[in-house]
Amino acid sequence: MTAVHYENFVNLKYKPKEDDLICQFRVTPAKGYSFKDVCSIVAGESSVGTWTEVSTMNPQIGKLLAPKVYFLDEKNKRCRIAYPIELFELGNLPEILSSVGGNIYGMNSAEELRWEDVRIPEKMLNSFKGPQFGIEGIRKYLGVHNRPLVGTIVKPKVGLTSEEHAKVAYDAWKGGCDIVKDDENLTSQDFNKFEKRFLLTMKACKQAEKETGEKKVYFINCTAECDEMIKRIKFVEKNGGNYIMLDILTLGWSALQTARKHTKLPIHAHRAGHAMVDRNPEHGMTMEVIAQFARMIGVDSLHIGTAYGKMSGSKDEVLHIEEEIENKFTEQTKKNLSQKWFNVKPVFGVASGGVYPEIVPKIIDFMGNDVVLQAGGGIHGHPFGTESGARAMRQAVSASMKKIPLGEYAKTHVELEVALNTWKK
Ligand code: CAP
Ligand code: MG
Repeated sequence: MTAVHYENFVNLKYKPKEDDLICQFRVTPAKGYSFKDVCSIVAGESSVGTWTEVSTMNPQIGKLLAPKVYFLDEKNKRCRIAYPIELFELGNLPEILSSVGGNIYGMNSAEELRWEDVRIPEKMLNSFKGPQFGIEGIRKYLGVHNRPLVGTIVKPKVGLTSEEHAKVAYDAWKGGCDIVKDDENLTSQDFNKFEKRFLLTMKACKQAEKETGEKKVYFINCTAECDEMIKRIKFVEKNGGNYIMLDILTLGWSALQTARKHTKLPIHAHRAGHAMVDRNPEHGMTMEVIAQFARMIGVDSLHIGTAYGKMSGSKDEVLHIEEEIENKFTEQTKKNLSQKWFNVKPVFGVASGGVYPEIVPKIIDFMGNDVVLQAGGGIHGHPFGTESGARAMRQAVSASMKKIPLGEYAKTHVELEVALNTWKK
């Protein structure tokens, strides 16, 4: 019998192969366990091992499928594990996560465990679809090439009738928004049914396009049980929709893969619920890992935070997520693994949550031009109403593009001036 149990997975001489899936964890051992042993246990339980040697194990399994802990940094509680690709069913993210993001989180031997980063091999990337449109495709559809996109979330989150919703959307588009989106908790409630909302809001979209001469998109929230989600996506496609929105984490990875397989439209990914798994810095998984999987499956835009708004998330974190979803390549550092994206298209990072005109230049400054600036309260809270709120956001973007201080630009742009005074504090 080959000894393939918890203690045998550390091999510091191992050089990872191109095809290996590499995962980086921060490991906090429970009392009575050594760091090295717990790293080995993590590798074992997430692959072929269990708590004891088993008589059913054969040498081939150990040879072909056992992962290797090839890097240990006890001071920073960090380890890197290389998993042979044969361990996984390609194209099946739930299976991959049942291995690497599964039992290991509940083991007595690890007090806390944080999946920090992942390097996905080309073969695995190729078994998923990746974004259909990506940044370039979305820019091409909208005809907007050299400024950030401006979007809004219809507010209040829920409670408006379909007619009221469509009117708010129209005002936002008219004022200059490129994008109007539903909120994460609006789907098809009795006060605002999906089909009716979609038809009325698309009519408003066409009207606003005609009047402004600009292309506009509507992210309609198709989040629902899988069959119903597909029904809604098909309804949107059949009736002239141009974008769908999904709450990718509450929906689940499997449903996201299904949606990607069945739709011809770009997918906007809302990340509601991410903080349940990524907020504790010592446990769970990072938003970077979530974002990499979302790109691999194939969303076209994804919420990544703002660093300045109402949601948690540091500048470093937001920038690293942005790199993971927008770049072709990310470098290996002491803290992170490298990632080559080969032909997988870049995803638009969306800055949302407490965005308003005054913070626009700061966000553009650190996130660059390839960003969607999305403001809900920061548009509908404008004292002159939604249309003026949207105008103020576009003015803030124009000022930033021209490198004119907002206060200066506001002297000749009343909507911006009022917005700046309103949210001074
Ligand atoms: C923004 C938003 C988004 C948040 C979520 C909201 O509205 O629609 O859900 O952006 O956070 O309801 O809060 P406001 P994140 O503009 O009114 O804040 O983008 O970090 O996932
Ligand atoms: Mg929201």
